[in-house]
Amino acid sequence: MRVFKSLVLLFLVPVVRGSRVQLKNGGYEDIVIAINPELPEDHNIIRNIQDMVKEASTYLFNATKQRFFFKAVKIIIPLHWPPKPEYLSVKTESYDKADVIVANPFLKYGDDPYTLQYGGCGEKGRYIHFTPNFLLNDTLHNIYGSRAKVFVHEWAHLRWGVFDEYNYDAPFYLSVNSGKKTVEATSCSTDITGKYIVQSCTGNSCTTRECEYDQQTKLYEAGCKFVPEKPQNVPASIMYMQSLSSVVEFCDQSTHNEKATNMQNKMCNYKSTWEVIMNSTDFSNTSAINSSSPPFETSFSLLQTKDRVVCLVLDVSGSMIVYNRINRLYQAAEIFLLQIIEMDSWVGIVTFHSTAQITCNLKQIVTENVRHDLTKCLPTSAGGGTNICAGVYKGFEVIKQKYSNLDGSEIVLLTDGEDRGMNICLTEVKNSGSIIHTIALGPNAVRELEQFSDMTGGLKFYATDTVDSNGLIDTFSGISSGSGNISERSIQLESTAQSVAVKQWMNGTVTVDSTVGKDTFFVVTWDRSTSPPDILLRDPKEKEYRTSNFTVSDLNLQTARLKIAGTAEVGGWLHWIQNNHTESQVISMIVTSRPASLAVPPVTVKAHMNKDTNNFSNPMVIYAEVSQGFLPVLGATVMATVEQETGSAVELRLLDDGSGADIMKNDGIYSKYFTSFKGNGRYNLKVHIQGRNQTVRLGHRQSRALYVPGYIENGDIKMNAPRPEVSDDEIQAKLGSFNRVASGGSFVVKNVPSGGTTDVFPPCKIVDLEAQYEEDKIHLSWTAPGNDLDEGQAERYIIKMSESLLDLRNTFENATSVNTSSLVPNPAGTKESFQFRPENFTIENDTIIYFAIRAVDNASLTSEVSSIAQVALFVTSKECSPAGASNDDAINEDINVLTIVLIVAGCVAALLIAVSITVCILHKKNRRGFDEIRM
Ligand SMILES: [Ca+2]
Ligand SMILES: [Ca+2]
Repeated sequence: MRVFKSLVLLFLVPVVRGSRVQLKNGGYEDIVIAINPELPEDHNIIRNIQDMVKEASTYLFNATKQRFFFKAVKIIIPLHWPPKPEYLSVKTESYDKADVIVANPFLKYGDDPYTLQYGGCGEKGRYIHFTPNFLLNDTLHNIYGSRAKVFVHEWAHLRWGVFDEYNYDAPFYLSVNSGKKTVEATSCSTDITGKYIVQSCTGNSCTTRECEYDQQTKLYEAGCKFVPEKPQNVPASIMYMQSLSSVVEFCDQSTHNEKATNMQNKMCNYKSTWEVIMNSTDFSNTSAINSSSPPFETSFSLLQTKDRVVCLVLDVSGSMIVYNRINRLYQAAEIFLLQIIEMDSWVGIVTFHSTAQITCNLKQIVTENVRHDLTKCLPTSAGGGTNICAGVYKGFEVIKQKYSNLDGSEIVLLTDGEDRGMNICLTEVKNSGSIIHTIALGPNAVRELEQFSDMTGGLKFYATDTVDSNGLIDTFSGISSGSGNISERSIQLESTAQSVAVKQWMNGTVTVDSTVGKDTFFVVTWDRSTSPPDILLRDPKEKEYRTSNFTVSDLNLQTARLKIAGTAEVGGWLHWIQNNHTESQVISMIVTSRPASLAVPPVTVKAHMNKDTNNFSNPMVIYAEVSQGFLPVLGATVMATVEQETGSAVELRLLDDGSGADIMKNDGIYSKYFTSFKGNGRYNLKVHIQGRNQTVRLGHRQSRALYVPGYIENGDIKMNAPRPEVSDDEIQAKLGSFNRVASGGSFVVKNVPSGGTTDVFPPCKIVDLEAQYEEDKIHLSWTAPGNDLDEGQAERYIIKMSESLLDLRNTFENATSVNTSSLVPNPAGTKESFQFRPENFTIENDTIIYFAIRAVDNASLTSEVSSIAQVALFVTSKECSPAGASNDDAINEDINVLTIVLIVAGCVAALLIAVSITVCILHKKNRRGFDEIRM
């Protein structure tokens, strides 16, 4: 049980990815709202952001019972907007780390505000996305309500990890109240009044009518919408319909609707949003404020982005000679300078051992020649001690040659060594205004190095000395600009390495897709011979490139580089590389490119762990976010490699199937638990993504603010324009095959017992249990968990049923058991199905039976109670007329107490819908009233 508890706790630990928001005395400070660099100057955007947040502060304060408000916000202004005296310079803030972004939607997909959220219940989201139109167009008030209310709705997703209480995919559900069945809108609370309306439009003329029941699903017909009365007295809930003016609260324990088929219930164990908020560390770290309004009005600072300024601060101490580190550093930094860093950036280079030296003053990259000049400043020899602070100070000095302060600048700090003196510059680094990205190389890099990144919002990387993992190269490739200016960004298509025996070949194919192709480089590295291996590269039009077409620089004899002129051909590029050296050596192939056009956003990948530091025996989660613009890319094959300090690596396939660690199916977030902790120390993450033409497509974002279909006012139905939808065909045509590689940075693991571990991981919670009724049996289906979360194979299942959803959640053990002796778990990820006839179960009236499942592994560790599935069972009524019912509806002799009869004709046939099923049910003991139904 301890493990179970620690799992629960894990989900409440905030995951800070980039966000630097602070909470002091109930006031949120350092909230960053960034305007996308593509947007033209428009001061109404800034003004409306300010109005929105100020108003939202009061709304938040009241909704949280005088506890939280928005105290201080920073707004990031794009570089190209004309400067103004009131604009300050960004410091460590950036577009990529912003809490809220303002950016155009991709494919004019609409203005639904949403929060990118893919952690569990109570975990922080990544960012809120508002479109400029949402911020500028006041007519959208009719659809979403005031912007302030929408902001609070999204803030609750982002900050407290609560979920939506509506569900576009399951807008209705069956309920039984006092023995009578009803159809309810998926909502919270259930007290909001309105009508069920279906709208049909021909051209510009639309008509409305009340919805009819669908005789098959027993719910409302397709296209039916719940349209609320505009005047309401109901105060909840913000996570359902924030647009109603009466709605000023979150649903709490007393108003929560645990039966609604929504994400809040599924993810948060049928608890109300307010209960989840009360469980947050924000809540426990604050107390209610004795005031009727927020104690401070929100303050704003306007920060403008500036040109990218980067100083490489590179360790050349004596230990850099071992494992060929100094040469590998050259290879990796050369790729950074020639292929990764964006045009117009400023770059300087510093090396350090016991003292530090400037090897290149700041140069602006305005031509390819500047890039080559910079590579001449890279170190090629090493010796002496390690003084990290000396290196950092010298880096600051280089930046100050051009700028009066360090605000918004970046240092890329690489070291492989111990340095006891690191503490002396910690405070200075923290207050510098510079972002420090750290690269730890090899097993002895100083343990405190990552503090620099943590304090300044920099990236953290770790590379082992295992050459065939390409670690150092991937690290440098991961340091692209955080400005949000995607059109200049370098994108890594391939990074692979292997040990190749004498005269043997390394072969492969890299797909160049239509979203990239500018500045495409093919780089081959090797680690032993002084001359290149034999290279043959063939483009999709069969044009061939050979070793002689590649450039081998005089300085670095173990890298051959080919830049494709113009835009690289779209399609598969085949390569064959032969090791012509006298002994085996590691050969690698790295391919980078940039977006082909400003008009089409490239497919991009972001990979990361759910946290940076982990205490055993908490599990971790690996995420890869694959998207084009803001739309998720579905159907890709995503492989993650996690490498430990010893160089041993684990490869895992991440899935977007809505099971295990993956909370949502088809949202372009591919997830997997990671539990293979082989020791303490640093680990690094890298992902390989492959999309095949036939399978990949784009999808939609979740966690949006509800688009209200319309309102009823004084009996009049006033519908809003239908919500814009992009057809699948329209978005499908944009994607072909593609390859991507991304580094997911590094993380640190602690408290792994030495000498191996016993089993501490139970199977993961099953979150996709579904129930159906077919051929007088209950059919359950779900995705198999594993022995350790979503890995391996569980030993058995426990399935329970109850007429009370909350009893099943709260006292699973006491609920009626389903005999599962014949049920043997399959390996994790397999779709399981199980059928049975419910026995020993008495039903007096119309009712709904709920089901839940737990899995047990071979160490008797038990998963949490699953999400709960339901089957609606109805006593035959007038509506379910027996006329024409067949005599052949034979009952099975096994059934003792309960008999389920499927009335076939002239009656409502039992059919499944997404979450529930209706059957006509007859209780044997009470047969008299149902004599006409022949058993
Ligand atoms: Ca997913
Ligand atoms: Ca286990």
